[in-house]
Amino acid sequence: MSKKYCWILLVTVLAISNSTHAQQNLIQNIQSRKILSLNGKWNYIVDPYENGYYDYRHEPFDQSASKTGGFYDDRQQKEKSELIEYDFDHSPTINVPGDWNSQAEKLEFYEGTVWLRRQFNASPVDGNRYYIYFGAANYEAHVYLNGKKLGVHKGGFTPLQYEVTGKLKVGVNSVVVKVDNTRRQDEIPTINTDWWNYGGLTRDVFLAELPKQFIADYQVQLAKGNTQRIEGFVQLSDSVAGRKVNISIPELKWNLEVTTDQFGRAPIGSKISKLSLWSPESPKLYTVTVSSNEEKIQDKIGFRTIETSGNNILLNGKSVFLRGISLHDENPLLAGRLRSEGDMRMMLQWAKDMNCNYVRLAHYPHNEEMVSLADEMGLLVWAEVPVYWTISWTNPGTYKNAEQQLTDLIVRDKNRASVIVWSIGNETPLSEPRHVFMGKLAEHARLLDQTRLIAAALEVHREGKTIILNDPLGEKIDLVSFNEYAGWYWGGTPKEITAYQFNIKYNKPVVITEFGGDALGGFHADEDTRWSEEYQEALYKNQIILLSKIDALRGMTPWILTDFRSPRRQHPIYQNFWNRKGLISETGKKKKAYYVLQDYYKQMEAKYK
Ligand code: GCB
Repeated sequence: MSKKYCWILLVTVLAISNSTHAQQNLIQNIQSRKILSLNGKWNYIVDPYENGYYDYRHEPFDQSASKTGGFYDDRQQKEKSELIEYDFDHSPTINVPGDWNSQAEKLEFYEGTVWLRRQFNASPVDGNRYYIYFGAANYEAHVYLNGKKLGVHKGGFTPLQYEVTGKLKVGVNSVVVKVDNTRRQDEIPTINTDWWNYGGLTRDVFLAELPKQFIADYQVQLAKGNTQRIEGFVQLSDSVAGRKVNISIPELKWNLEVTTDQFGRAPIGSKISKLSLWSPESPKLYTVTVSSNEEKIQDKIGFRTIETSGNNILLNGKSVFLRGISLHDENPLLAGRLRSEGDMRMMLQWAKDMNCNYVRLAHYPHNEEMVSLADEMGLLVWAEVPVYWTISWTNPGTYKNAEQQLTDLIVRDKNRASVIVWSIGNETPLSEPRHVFMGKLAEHARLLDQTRLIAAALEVHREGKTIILNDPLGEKIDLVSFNEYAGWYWGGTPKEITAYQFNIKYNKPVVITEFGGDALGGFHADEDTRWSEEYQEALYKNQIILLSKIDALRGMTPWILTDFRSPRRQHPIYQNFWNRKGLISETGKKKKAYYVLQDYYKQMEAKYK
């Protein structure tokens, strides 16, 4: 596809996705503007019958201007005879960011609607623009400011932002969010997953102040396979032609002036030399400034290339082995989603201590701060959308939702050097409708980003002692990645699995997305005893022998760094609602298998030096 055609198509795609979605495309690096944090204590009301949303005829209050009763009005009793059946001021509080399940015992298993309210003072300046931003709300969020609806957002792991220019009051404002984490068949993810369905406002919330015409988006990255050329664009908030925009890297005395076209967009394409390339061994980040007439913003950006060539993955032109581990966005030590930089650093440091150069942030977009930390700490990243297991493949709304979540992920993280793979899903069962759905997602990802690898965690099947990978989706993606549970779900005990062979249809780098087995930390027995650390240790040793039979093996992310909570895991002695496949236990103790992987990665590090 020619670059020009690609660009016109991209503008059209973004415009269409914009019009079908209540929020605009995400503003790039909005954190670096002037912001007022809305984190902290929010009052909340648990509303299983959605009493604050529907009247007694089950009609939404917010569909008719004459209806009162919606909790978003945040009313206080003024007359003593007045009937109001809710009261945020006297309702309990919850920490934001933070899921509700881990903050109130009675909400541990709760799935449904919770209303959250925060009051804040504002003094809006005429001529400036204001956006309210939520890092994530799981799953469906209806957002109101001072009783007026701003919009609805679906998807629990990507940011939401709404323009509130002209809607802010001088003085006290009230923001109310109805968050509903009910699982539904047609959503992304669907009804069935293997993780805790943490509801709530799980990431940062803030109000951002921007100039009238602001820098809406930018991409500053190396061109595919070229370590001496920067490509990308700067997009202004308005479609104005002829505006000058400057991009500079002061440390390199590199400076570029570009001009916007009729879409308010200025393409970037320029030679660069003397760059120290980003890599896990040397995660060099440069301060990059992007400035227009009205604004100057800064980002920290690393520069590297990533490609495949035959069976190899080339990072900055050199073959790499991805020494990885999978992770959930969950803190094993302190219930709930990762809430602070400290939590995130702890997880990534555990991976680094195991000699990892790579993490799989499964099975949904993790916090953007996590990705920035990976940039800083030198870990390559596989980023994923929650197209997980059995999605409603034929529902057009479901597809649109998946595509929007993928768009938001790519728009959000496209300047992060650590991210080398966009994953479009996990263990999706073969069928024609699924193939159409996943094929479209793969094409969409490639249209949005031609510089990274596109992948998915596929499934294998077996004939006798042969493990076969021939999923037709393999044609459309760059890596052969699959989950393979020999020694746990099939294939006998760990010592029996080395009898298997592989038959892989594609001549591409193989990066195993999952293998593993449960071990209860501290439970010791012989290596044939399920749930023991010795069983898991033997499984890792033999998996490494088995996988080493694949010539094209270029990496792996075993399942998983730490034990994590899951309602599907019910054994009363060994699980208690924990998936025990972690190499680190719920108390932070390393299990025996941790050291097996650590050792293997040390060898692979030496081999690929
Ligand atoms: C898988 C899934 C992962 C599960 C894991 C397991 O294949 O991708 O989400 O948690 O297996 O433990 O069964």
